[in-house]
Amino acid sequence: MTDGRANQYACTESVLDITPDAAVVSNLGVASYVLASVSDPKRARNFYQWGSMGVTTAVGLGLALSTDESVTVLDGDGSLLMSLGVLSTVARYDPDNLTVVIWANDVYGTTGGQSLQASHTDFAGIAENSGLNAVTVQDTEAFTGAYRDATESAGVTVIVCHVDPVDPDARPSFDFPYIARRARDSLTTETS
Ligand SMILES: Cc1ncc(C[n+]2csc(CCOP(=O)(O)OP(=O)(O)O)c2C)c(N)n1
Repeated sequence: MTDGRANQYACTESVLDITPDAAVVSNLGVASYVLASVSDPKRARNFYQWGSMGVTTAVGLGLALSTDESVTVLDGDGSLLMSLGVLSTVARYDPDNLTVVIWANDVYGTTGGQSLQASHTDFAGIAENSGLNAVTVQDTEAFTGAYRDATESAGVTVIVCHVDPVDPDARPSFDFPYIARRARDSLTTETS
C-alpha cells in the first residue's frame, strides 16, 4: 500500500451512498470489479464496460445527454490517457447530471499492473483547461466531500482520485448486451 492515497472500495461505496439511484458507468476491469464488490453485482444501473478501453467517459456523456437521471463515470487513468480529447467534448455539452471520477492508480491494473508512465500528467489540469471543473483528491474523506460537491453543483466536475492499486475477486456478468439492456430498461422505467 502507498501512504496517503484513497481506498477505491470505500470511495466507490461513497458514490453509491451519495447517489443511490445514479447510473454508474464503470471502466472495464478493476473499476467494474470494485463496483461489483461493493454493490449488488446485478444492480441494474451498474453499466459495466467490457473490452472497450478508452470509451467509458464518452459512453457516460452520451448517457447523461439522453436521460435526466444522475450519471457517474468511474474511469481509469490509463483508459482516459487513450482518449484525452473526450474531456473537450464533455466540456462542450457540460450536462448538470454528469460526474466523472478518474481512478488514478498510475498503473494498468487490470492487465497486471504495468506502469502508466504518466505520473507527470496533471489530469485535473487538463480537464480544467478543457473547460471543466476539476479537483484532485488524495484520500477517501476528501473524495467523499468532492463527490458530494460535484453532484450538487452545476455542470460536470472531474474528480481525479489517487488510489492504491487493488485486485478484486468480484466479476460481474460478462454478457455485455444484457448489461446494456438492463441499464437502459432501468433508466426508462420508474424503479431502479
Ligand atoms: C484498446 C485496448 N487496449 C488494451 C486493452 C487491454 N486492457 C484492458 S484493461 C487495461 C488497463 C486499463 O488501465 P486503467 O484504465 O488505468 O484502469 P485500471 O485497470 O488500472 O483500473 C488494458 C491495457 C483493451 N481492452 N483495449
